Amino acid sequence: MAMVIAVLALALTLVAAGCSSDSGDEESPGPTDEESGDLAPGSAAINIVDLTFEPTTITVASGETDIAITNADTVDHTFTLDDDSVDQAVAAGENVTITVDLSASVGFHCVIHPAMTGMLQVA
Ligand SMILES: [Cu+2]
Repeated sequence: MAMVIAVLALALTLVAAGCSSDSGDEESPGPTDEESGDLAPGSAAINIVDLTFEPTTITVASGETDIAITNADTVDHTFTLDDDSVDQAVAAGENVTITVDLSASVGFHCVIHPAMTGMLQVA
Protein backbone atom coordinates (compact mmCIF):
# COMPACT_ATOMS: atom_id res chain seq x y z
CA MET A 1 0.00 0.00 0.00
CA ALA A 2 2.83 2.37 0.77
CA MET A 3 4.07 1.79 -2.77
CA VAL A 4 0.73 2.81 -4.28
CA ILE A 5 0.67 5.99 -2.24
CA ALA A 6 4.18 6.82 -3.31
CA VAL A 7 3.25 6.39 -6.98
CA LEU A 8 0.15 8.52 -6.56
CA ALA A 9 2.17 11.22 -4.85
CA LEU A 10 4.65 11.19 -7.72
CA ALA A 11 1.84 11.42 -10.27
CA LEU A 12 0.29 14.36 -8.46
CA THR A 13 3.66 16.06 -8.29
CA LEU A 14 4.09 15.69 -12.05
CA VAL A 15 0.61 17.04 -12.74
CA ALA A 16 1.25 20.00 -10.47
CA ALA A 17 4.52 20.71 -12.20
CA GLY A 18 2.81 20.54 -15.57
CA CYS A 19 0.11 22.99 -14.52
CA SER A 20 2.50 25.47 -13.00
CA SER A 21 4.54 25.98 -16.19
CA ASP A 22 1.66 27.61 -18.13
CA SER A 23 3.95 27.99 -21.14
CA GLY A 24 1.81 26.38 -23.82
CA ASP A 25 5.00 25.08 -25.40
CA GLU A 26 3.38 21.72 -26.07
CA GLU A 27 1.73 23.14 -29.19
CA SER A 28 4.87 24.66 -30.72
CA PRO A 29 5.64 22.86 -34.00
CA GLY A 30 9.00 21.61 -35.08
CA PRO A 31 12.35 22.83 -33.81
CA THR A 32 12.16 25.61 -31.29
CA ASP A 33 13.78 29.00 -31.67
CA GLU A 34 16.14 27.97 -28.92
CA GLU A 35 17.68 25.45 -31.31
CA SER A 36 17.87 27.70 -34.36
CA GLY A 37 19.15 30.85 -32.70
CA ASP A 38 17.89 34.03 -34.31
CA LEU A 39 16.65 32.37 -37.45
CA ALA A 40 12.97 33.02 -38.06
CA PRO A 41 10.66 30.62 -39.89
CA GLY A 42 11.45 30.70 -43.57
CA SER A 43 15.14 30.58 -42.83
CA ALA A 44 17.84 28.03 -43.36
CA ALA A 45 21.50 27.72 -42.59
CA ILE A 46 24.32 26.18 -44.57
CA ASN A 47 27.82 25.61 -43.30
CA ILE A 48 30.78 25.07 -45.55
CA VAL A 49 33.37 22.83 -43.94
CA ASP A 50 36.21 20.95 -45.62
CA LEU A 51 35.02 21.77 -49.15
CA THR A 52 31.56 20.44 -48.38
CA PHE A 53 28.18 22.08 -47.95
CA GLU A 54 26.50 20.97 -44.74
CA PRO A 55 23.83 19.90 -45.05
CA THR A 56 23.94 19.08 -48.73
CA THR A 57 20.16 18.99 -49.04
CA ILE A 58 18.08 21.75 -47.50
CA THR A 59 14.29 21.66 -47.55
CA VAL A 60 12.64 25.07 -47.72
CA ALA A 61 9.13 26.34 -48.23
CA SER A 62 8.07 27.88 -51.51
CA GLY A 63 8.64 31.62 -51.61
CA GLU A 64 11.27 33.67 -49.85
CA THR A 65 13.81 32.03 -47.58
CA ASP A 66 16.72 33.64 -45.80
CA ILE A 67 19.78 31.43 -46.02
CA ALA A 68 22.67 32.04 -43.66
CA ILE A 69 25.86 30.72 -45.20
CA THR A 70 28.91 30.23 -43.03
CA ASN A 71 32.26 29.48 -44.60
CA ALA A 72 34.30 27.73 -41.93
CA ASP A 73 37.06 26.92 -44.39
CA THR A 74 40.29 28.83 -44.92
CA VAL A 75 39.60 29.17 -48.64
CA ASP A 76 36.98 31.22 -50.47
CA HIS A 77 33.81 29.63 -51.80
CA THR A 78 30.67 30.67 -53.60
CA PHE A 79 27.05 29.74 -53.08
CA THR A 80 25.73 29.61 -56.63
CA LEU A 81 22.37 28.30 -57.73
CA ASP A 82 22.50 26.01 -60.73
CA ASP A 83 20.17 28.40 -62.60
CA ASP A 84 22.61 31.27 -61.81
CA SER A 85 19.87 33.36 -60.20
CA VAL A 86 22.15 33.59 -57.16
CA ASP A 87 25.93 33.77 -57.28
CA GLN A 88 27.14 34.75 -53.83
CA ALA A 89 30.81 34.81 -52.89
CA VAL A 90 31.51 33.65 -49.35
CA ALA A 91 35.07 34.44 -48.40
CA ALA A 92 37.08 32.31 -46.01
CA GLY A 93 35.73 32.66 -42.50
CA GLU A 94 32.84 34.83 -43.63
CA ASN A 95 29.18 34.63 -42.81
CA VAL A 96 26.69 35.86 -45.43
CA THR A 97 22.92 35.81 -45.41
CA ILE A 98 21.07 35.88 -48.70
CA THR A 99 17.39 35.73 -49.58
CA VAL A 100 16.17 33.35 -52.24
CA ASP A 101 12.70 33.25 -53.74
CA LEU A 102 12.02 29.74 -54.96
CA SER A 103 9.07 28.06 -56.57
CA ALA A 104 10.85 24.86 -57.48
CA SER A 105 13.79 22.83 -56.24
CA VAL A 106 17.17 23.90 -57.52
CA GLY A 107 20.69 22.63 -57.08
CA PHE A 108 23.56 24.75 -55.89
CA HIS A 109 27.32 24.56 -56.18
CA CYS A 110 30.57 26.38 -55.63
CA VAL A 111 31.98 27.98 -58.78
CA ILE A 112 35.53 27.63 -57.48
CA HIS A 113 35.15 23.98 -56.51
CA PRO A 114 32.70 22.28 -58.91
CA ALA A 115 32.71 19.12 -56.80
CA MET A 116 30.89 21.05 -54.09
CA THR A 117 27.20 20.60 -54.77
CA GLY A 118 23.92 20.57 -52.90
CA MET A 119 20.19 20.86 -53.35
CA LEU A 120 17.59 23.35 -52.21
CA GLN A 121 14.45 21.27 -52.08
CA VAL A 122 11.14 23.14 -52.16
CA ALA A 123 8.67 21.22 -50.05
CU1 LIG B 1 34.38 26.27 -52.97
